[in-house]
Amino acid sequence: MKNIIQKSYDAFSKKGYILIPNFYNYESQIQPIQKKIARIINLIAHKKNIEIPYSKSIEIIKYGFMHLINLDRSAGSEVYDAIKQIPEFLDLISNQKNQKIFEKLRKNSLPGIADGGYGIRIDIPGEKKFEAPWHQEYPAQMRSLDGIVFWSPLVEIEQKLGPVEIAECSHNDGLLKVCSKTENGLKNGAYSLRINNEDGILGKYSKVNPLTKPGDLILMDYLLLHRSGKNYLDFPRWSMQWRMFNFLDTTGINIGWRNNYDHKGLNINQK
Ligand SMILES: O=C(O)CCC(=O)C(=O)O
Ligand SMILES: [Fe+2]
Repeated sequence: MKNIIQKSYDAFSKKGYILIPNFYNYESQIQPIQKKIARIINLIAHKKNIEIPYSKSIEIIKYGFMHLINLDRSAGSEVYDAIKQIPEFLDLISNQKNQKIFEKLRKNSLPGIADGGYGIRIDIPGEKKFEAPWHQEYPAQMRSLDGIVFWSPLVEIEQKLGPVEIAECSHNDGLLKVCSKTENGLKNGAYSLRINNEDGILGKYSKVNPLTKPGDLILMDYLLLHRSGKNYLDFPRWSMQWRMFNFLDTTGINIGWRNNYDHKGLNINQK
């Protein structure tokens, strides 16, 4: 019988993603991040003379945050920028387990963490501006063609909260051509990249949207097509993501493991 690691490797190679339940310890690795986020929400609310009528961290994250942004939307952006600097979040990203799983899925690799390629999404119900359309990660993040997205929720992601949508096996098509569409200036940066012949390509694959809870981890191949789910509930869809790449990948070596946003002139359609 195959062991779990071999099964994960096979599933990841075939489908382009895997979900690992309870990869992180909720009490020691996830809850400390939730608690710090709640403290930062309170700090920003206090600065704005807004009182958050909740006391538990999870309530502050879910409903206190909504209360805050309903009174002052700019406070939400301040929270977003601040929380990616929480040491417990950076600790999670740098955890040895991440490197080990990368090395298991990408044999003979030398993993790196994409600088600036990490953050905590706060998908607010009804807001479309930061929704990611169907995309492969490489043109958005670069560093190396051989990379993996790490995606882990901070709240339970039920169907109506909009689990990340995945086109199973789509990584097998290789790197797809993209163009930049600004859609009346609504979307910019990586959010404006659209796959050429998106409908035709997506029609070939079945879609899945895995349900997850805090502590779970979804890993996605850099060439897998995926997009944001839609949040139909009354609190934000909180989720963490970061990217790891392979220093040994030839494409990465050729581009100096850079990305096209910080280093203009790199061609996102070129390997
Ligand atoms: O969960 C989402 O909204 C999209 C996430 C995504 O595209 C990513 O983590 O690379
Ligand atoms: Fe992505």
